[in-house]
Amino acid sequence: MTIDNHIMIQDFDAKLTELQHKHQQLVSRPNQPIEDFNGIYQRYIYPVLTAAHTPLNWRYDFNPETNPYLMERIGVNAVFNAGAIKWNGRYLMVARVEGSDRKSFFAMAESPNGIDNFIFWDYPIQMPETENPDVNIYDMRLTRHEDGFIYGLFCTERRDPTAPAHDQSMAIAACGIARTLDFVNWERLPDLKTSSAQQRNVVLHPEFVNGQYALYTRPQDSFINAGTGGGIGLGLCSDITNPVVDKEVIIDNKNYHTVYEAKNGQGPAPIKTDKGWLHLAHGVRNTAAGLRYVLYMFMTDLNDLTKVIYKPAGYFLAPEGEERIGDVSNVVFCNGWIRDDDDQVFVYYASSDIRMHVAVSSVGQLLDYVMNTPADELRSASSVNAIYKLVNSNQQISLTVKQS
Ligand code: M1P
Repeated sequence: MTIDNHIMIQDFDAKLTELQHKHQQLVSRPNQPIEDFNGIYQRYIYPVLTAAHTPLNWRYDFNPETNPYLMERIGVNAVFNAGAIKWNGRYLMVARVEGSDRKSFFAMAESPNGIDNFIFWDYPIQMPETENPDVNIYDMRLTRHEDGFIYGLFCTERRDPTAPAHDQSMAIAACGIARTLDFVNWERLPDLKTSSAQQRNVVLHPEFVNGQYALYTRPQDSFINAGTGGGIGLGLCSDITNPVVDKEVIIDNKNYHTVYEAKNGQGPAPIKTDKGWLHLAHGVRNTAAGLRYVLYMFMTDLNDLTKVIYKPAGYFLAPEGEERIGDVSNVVFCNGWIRDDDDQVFVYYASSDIRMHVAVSSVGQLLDYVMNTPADELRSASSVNAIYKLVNSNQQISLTVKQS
């Protein structure tokens, strides 16, 4: 070995040690609640997963002979839109990892407490394919179904076969379905067939309905715009190994002058409570600065999944601070939440298509929020009336307190 080589290898070792140290510090950093609290949920200071959390050995060649400059060989651009589940006492996310080549894939990360110390498993998921290979896969919703399997429903995107050569962005979004018992081995089932041209944000309901699988859908005419489709639909399918939904009933539609005016989509699988099914969804409206994505909630009837029985006005969670900035700015998106044994609820949401965060609430708080927040009466005057009602009732309370 020449002296130059020796120095280079020493330098390489020092750089690698530094890189590993910084990575370890990042992934083990304790998270803390932010100071502000709205009574509904608690946000946390640090994102729970980012591109920088991905393992160094997915990105760097550690061999000084083949990578003397210790270059990053495979870039990761973002980690977002993760499904979530509690499994064997650990808090698991199945994250959408997007490479610098724009391809998304899935990777498991786990934490002992749900709010920090999320560590990726050694390898990303090798998702089996159908006879029609996926170009891009993303946004998996996990459902522990009463049939015994854990299902992952996700978007599979392929180039539109009718696209002319000059148009390299026309795409078709469809629902891919896979199931697993261990999150390592996945059985891929055929893609969902519906009467809609495209589908995204499809989610499997955890229970059978009339002996059939029930799926929340989001029919859409084209890749970006919901068009004449849109709204959160519900459809039944008798055989998940040959998944066909013949009829979709729209249970929660787009609506003029709301936060879900342009389109919406079911978030994670709903949570069952004794009052009804709690749903978290995203709503999209258009602005001069582009699309704005926020999260909203509603509740459906325990005996009739198509019946929305409560729906608070406006958004549940909207992008704040650094959450507003990213590859697709002004976006929050959620496709994973975990209801813990003590009824705490961990809401895993992504901001601006770049990073993952957690907000912690409870079934009690979410029920109170959904059942007691005034509904959207769809006009400014009604919003003012709702404030009058609250102020008047608060004045009564102040009077009572003064008199006692
Ligand atoms: O860029 C924001 C989101 O856009 C899409 O959601 P939707 O189909 O509701 O418009 C998805 O591509 C999602 O991944 C992305 O976060």
